[in-house]
Amino acid sequence: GQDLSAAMPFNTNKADEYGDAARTPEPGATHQPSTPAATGSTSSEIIANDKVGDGVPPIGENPTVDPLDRVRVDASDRHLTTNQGVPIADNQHSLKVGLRGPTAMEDFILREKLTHFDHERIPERVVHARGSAAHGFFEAYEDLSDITRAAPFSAKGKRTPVFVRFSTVAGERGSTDVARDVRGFAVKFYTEQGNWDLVGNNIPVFFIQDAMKFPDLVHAVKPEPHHGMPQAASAHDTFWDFASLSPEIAHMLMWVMSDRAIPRSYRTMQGFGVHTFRLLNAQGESRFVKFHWTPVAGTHSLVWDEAVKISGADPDFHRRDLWEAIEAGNFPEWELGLQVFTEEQANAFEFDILDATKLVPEELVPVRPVGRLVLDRNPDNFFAETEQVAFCTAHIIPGIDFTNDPLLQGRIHSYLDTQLTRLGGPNFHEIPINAPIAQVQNNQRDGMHRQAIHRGRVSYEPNSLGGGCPFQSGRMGFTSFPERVAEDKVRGKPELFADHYSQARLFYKSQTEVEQSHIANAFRFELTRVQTVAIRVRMLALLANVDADLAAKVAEGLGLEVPEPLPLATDAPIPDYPASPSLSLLARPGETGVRTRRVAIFVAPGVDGKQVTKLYADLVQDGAVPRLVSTMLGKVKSANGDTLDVEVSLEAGPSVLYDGMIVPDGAKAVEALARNAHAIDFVREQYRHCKPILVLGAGETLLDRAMVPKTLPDGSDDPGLFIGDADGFKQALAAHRAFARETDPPMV
Ligand code: HDD
Repeated sequence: GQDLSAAMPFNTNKADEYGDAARTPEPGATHQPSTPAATGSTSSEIIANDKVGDGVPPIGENPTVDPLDRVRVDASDRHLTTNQGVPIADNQHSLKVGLRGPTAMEDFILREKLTHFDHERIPERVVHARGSAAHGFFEAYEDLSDITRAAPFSAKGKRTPVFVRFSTVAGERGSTDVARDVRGFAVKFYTEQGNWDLVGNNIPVFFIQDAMKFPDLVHAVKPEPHHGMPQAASAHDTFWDFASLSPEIAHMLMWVMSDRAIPRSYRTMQGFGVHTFRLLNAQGESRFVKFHWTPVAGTHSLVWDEAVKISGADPDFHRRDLWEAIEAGNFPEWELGLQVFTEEQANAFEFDILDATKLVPEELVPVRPVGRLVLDRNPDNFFAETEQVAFCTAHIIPGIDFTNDPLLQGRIHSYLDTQLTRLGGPNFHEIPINAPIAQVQNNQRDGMHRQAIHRGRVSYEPNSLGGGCPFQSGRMGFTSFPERVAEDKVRGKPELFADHYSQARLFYKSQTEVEQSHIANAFRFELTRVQTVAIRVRMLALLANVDADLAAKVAEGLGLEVPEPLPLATDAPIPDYPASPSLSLLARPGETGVRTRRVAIFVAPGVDGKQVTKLYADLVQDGAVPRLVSTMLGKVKSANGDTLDVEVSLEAGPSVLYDGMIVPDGAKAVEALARNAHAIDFVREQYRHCKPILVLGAGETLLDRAMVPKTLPDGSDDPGLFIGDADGFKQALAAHRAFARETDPPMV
């Protein structure tokens, strides 16, 4: 009969609902029902929190933290309990009839534990299943109320809390981060006018023009249905079969076969809203808009051979990178840019702005920077936040509106619909990560897992019993742009949609030579994996319409001739765009220097310890992430007698996980390293992947042992190889890669 009640803490998270009395109850006190006075809240929606509900969150404050606080659970200093709050005496043994006897049916503790476990998985997203997310804020550079009344843009310096999820498209939840694929870039703005989701990708165009084709596209790219292969890869027959029969895919293929589809980091990729949207100001005037996210760290990608190997070395490569950058205080940042244009301008374009396979060249409509996005907090719980977050293109707010893009129109349906299966019913908006900070009041009721406890007898409108509440906002509320439409009801598409190649060509010719060769190699790889020759041939016929050189290069790689080009779908003249240099990845080197770049410093007994310590400190000073790498973990005695702690073994941290390497001086150390094939492979892969290499003193011999050439084939200096020049190395590290070294096939 020990009385545990004095030692049992009340659930601190209940304070918001039951008042402070629940947090520190008087001895013997019972819970008081919530009153507006006790909680300071008049909300009927318990997820919403009117401390932050109305008005502008103060600069520097993240109001999503408060509502989430209500549901945060921290078990430190707490007893273990059942889900009913009953203290558990023994969590190791089930209740048995005799120590060797059967388990008793009445063991409710065992049964609750197993039952909950049996049901803890939910369906993964039908696409974009694999992803990672973070909290942060959007900060407006200026007041944009002349063009939109959307809340995030209403004042200079205004901050709106956001939750951002990045993802791959095709792979399942547990698949590799570094597959060749589009990346999702989904931003949920928690504004005081409700949630706005900008559900974009890292590529500004899409595979198809009409939502009608989306299930076919996804079925084609996902693992083939009979044997469930391949995972997280487009390099298989069904995808290329579909692609080769869908010429509208041509432009998107150029992007997906480019290095954009293997980003170095989520922090180094652009994001795009893809569709044309509308901005509406308080006067109801409409302008068209395209949304662009540009990473402050620049656009950087992996190389294919590296991406393949990272999939083995660290399939969580992007997830880890995002997490670690935020934990280290290197908050990832993007600038939001808008391309704003009028209906008259749009009518004069050579493409249709409702066609999601077309972009608006920046030369035609410049990108206007309007704010920045900063990710500064990792989620507390992957499932509760990253997995349960529900993005939806239908989540827009006053000041923003859709266009008639037929892909977007279908998306407006699909995202809400899919959550019903994935999150188990119509109340997913009450899951804390999805709940708006704006208060929710309406007459929708009940459904599975309802959280809100609606008061009163009224759940209909119009009503007099509830004083007419909640009431409509009229012009203050969301209003759609009154676009005039007087047309026949038809299935079909506009003529301009049938030009499939001009922008594919624009993209290809805007790439640097290195990027063009990567595109050709990617096609070669993917089509080599395709088993059906007719599909390879059909793809070459499609590429022949994009660029003759590209088609010829890919054909050569496949041992085929370039066939007759596919017939065009339109007789109309095809626009010939001037090259758009901003479409090259190399156009945005970024402003972060060497910050967050990972550098391996090779150590072994006899290494020049003083040099190592200085290099290490210098790199840390510049925000880079150096690691002492050796054959094994443990202590290494340096030449001057100091000991160094090895941080990573060569086996656990292969070359592909580093952006650059240093081999310090110390003849004995270099000798020891040269006898280890992991070390030799490391140098060769750093070289092959065009990464900067610095060798000091005796360190140079490791290059010889690895048979790495010290100059380019034409005898000129290798821009990524430094013998004794630490400053040069740092500059090359900031520039990311020395592509001048690259050959196809690789020499090293
Ligand atoms: Fe989609 C998820 C982006 C076309 C149907 N999509 C999803 C996500 C992103 C995108 C980033 C993951 C959101 C998250 O992190 O939870 N999707 C796009 C873009 C598209 C696009 C940029 C073209 C411009 N999508 C598209 C079409 C349809 C869908 C045409 C259907 C008609 N997308 C879905 C979906 C998903 C989804 C099935 C799966 C999980 C989810 O919605 O929440 O509804």
